Amino acid sequence: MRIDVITIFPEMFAPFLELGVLGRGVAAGLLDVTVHDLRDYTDDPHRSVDDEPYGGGGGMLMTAPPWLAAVRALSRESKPRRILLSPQGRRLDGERVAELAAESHLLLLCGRYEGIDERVIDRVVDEELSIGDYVLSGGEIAAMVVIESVSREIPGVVGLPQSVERDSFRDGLLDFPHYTRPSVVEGLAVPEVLLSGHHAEIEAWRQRKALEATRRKRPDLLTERRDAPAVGKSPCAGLEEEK
Ligand code: 4GX
Repeated sequence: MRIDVITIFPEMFAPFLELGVLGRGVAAGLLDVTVHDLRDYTDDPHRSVDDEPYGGGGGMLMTAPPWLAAVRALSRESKPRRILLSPQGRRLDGERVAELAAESHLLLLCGRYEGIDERVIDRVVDEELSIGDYVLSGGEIAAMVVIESVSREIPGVVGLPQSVERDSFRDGLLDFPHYTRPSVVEGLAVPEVLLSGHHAEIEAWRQRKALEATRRKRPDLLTERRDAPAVGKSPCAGLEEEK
C-alpha cells in the first residue's frame, strides 16, 4: 500500500515511521509512506499557507492554492483515496480501518489553524475522517492514528497473525486479562487455570473473561454488535454479577 501525507510539519513523522512494528513494515516494503511539505507547493517567496477568514471571526485559515497543487501533484500516477483529518469527519472505527486497508493508495491531508478553505474539500477531498470528538492542534497525530491502525491490517506488518486475531475488537469483544512472570505480584497470584496446561479450559476461561470485561467496561459494544445475539440469549447471560 502507498500512503502520502501532506503537512506543514513533516518532521513530526520521522520517528513514528522508523520505530516499532510500523518501522519494520516500512523497512520491509510492505507499505510505502511519503511525507510531503505543503510549503513546497506554494509559489510566493514567503511560502505562506495561511490567511485571515472572509467574514472575520479571528484565527487563521489554510489557503486553498497550495492544497490544490499538492493533492493534484500526488494524484498523477494513481488515484488515491483523499482523506482530510478533521473533527467534522466521520468517526474512525475498526470497520473503517479494515476498509481503508483494502485501498492501494491513501492521501492524508493534515490541516492546522482553524481549518482549511472549504473549496479544498469541494475540489480534492473524498472524505473527512475524525479520530474522535475532541480537538487537536493539527491533523498530524490523527494521520498517524490512521497509518498505524491501517498498517496493522496489512498482511506481514504485525509479526504473528494470531496477535492480530486476538486483539481487542477483532471478535467485537475486549481483550481478556494477561499474566506473565513472576507468578505472584504483591500477593496477587496468576489464575490457576493458566498454569494448568489444559488448553481447552484456558480457551474457555479467556472467552469468559473477555465477555465479562466487555460487559463491565464497554457494554455498548455488546448492544452495538451487528451480529448481536437476541436479548436473553446474550453471551453474557448466566455470567455471575461482579462489582
Ligand atoms: N480527528 N483536528 C485538524 C485543523 C482542521 C480543521 C478543519 C481541517 C478542517 C481532528 C480530530 C482534529 C483539529 C485536526 C483541527 N483541518 N482531526 N485541525 N479530532 O481535532 O481528526
